[in-house]
Amino acid sequence: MTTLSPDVQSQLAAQGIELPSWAFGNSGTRFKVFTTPGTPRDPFEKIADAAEVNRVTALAPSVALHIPWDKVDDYAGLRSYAQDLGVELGTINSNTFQDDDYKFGALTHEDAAVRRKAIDHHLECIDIMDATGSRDLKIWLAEGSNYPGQADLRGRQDRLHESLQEIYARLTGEQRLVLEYKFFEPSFYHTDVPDWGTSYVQVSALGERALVCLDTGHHAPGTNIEFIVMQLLRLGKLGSFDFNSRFYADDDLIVGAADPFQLFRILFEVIRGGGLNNPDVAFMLDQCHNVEKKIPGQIRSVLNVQEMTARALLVDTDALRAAQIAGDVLAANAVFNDAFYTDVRPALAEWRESRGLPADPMAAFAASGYQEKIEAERVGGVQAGWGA
Ligand code: LRH
Ligand code: MN
Ligand code: MN
Repeated sequence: MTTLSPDVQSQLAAQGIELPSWAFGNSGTRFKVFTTPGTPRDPFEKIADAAEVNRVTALAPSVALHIPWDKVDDYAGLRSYAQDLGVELGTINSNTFQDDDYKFGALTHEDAAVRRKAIDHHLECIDIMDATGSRDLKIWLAEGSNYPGQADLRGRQDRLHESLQEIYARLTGEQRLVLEYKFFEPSFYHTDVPDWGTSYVQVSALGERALVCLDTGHHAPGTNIEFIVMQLLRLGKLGSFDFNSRFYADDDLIVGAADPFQLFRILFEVIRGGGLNNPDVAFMLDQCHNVEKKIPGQIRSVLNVQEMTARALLVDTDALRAAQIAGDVLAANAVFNDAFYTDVRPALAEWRESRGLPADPMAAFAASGYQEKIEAERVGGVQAGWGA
């Protein structure tokens, strides 16, 4: 059995992955949302479910909120509720994609009144951050156009800069702004923040506490995502990850499910660039569980990240460098792949047990009775969904 060195163990022990509150709500496609029994009815129940993931894995110490989906009257109360369950409230995600006023843009809109409304929403999100103790404001913008000629591409970049400047100016202390890019959807011709370069240009114009968020599902097929990870780390501008996996578009499937090798390659560059367990780089999931159970789906996800981190930590970097310097292409590739093909699951199970955690968190959750309990208890009321 592969053994995990004390150094690898301590790096794994320090790992924390933030869960998205919306992963616990019902979600689906534009064709159908399948509801599941036991789905949370409010933000408190989402946090209770997230805390279960952390309880069996010790890998998920915080939960991201999406506003207004997770709007409550008392954010300080939500924070202490989370803390009582052993988790913190994390990133606050703004939402300017479900309001009729934003049909033709929000922060980029031609109409100053619409921009004002969108900026005010972000200022409200920062008020919430003050109450929840959250560090990061994550902005993903659904803005763009469908037809050539529809929009003034240049003017929209200028307005985006002005709007972001006003939001950025409201941040205090350790608070940060992370700007997420996505190459298409819901717009199909142009998107105002389509790629890491645009996000980088916009955040660089704001200041040090503005960074890029990389969602692994937001690139054209075939994009070398680990190269982007390397470059952003090199520039000191990788603020956070939204992890998920995809076969076709922004599928939001379980991270590591579609392409474990890609996850391994990304984590290798994270480690190489000093991004692992670096507080400046937030690890988050951004996923939806359309057909599988949500809590086990999240447990599987954080375990996948842990497993690929362990494998990436096993790369013999001395041997790799020697082969690279010698120009030994196949030896370098073999060193890299040796780590990827190493089955670390038995070693991870043993290591978890040595820390008082379940060797098999999936089985431990299934045996806990929690799923049956919420299915029995959470009847009536409106189940939370992606967008509620
Ligand atoms: C956009 C996105 C963004 C949103 C989330 C629900 O596709 O990745 O992060 O906030 O989905
Ligand atoms: Mn995302
Ligand atoms: Mn997405």
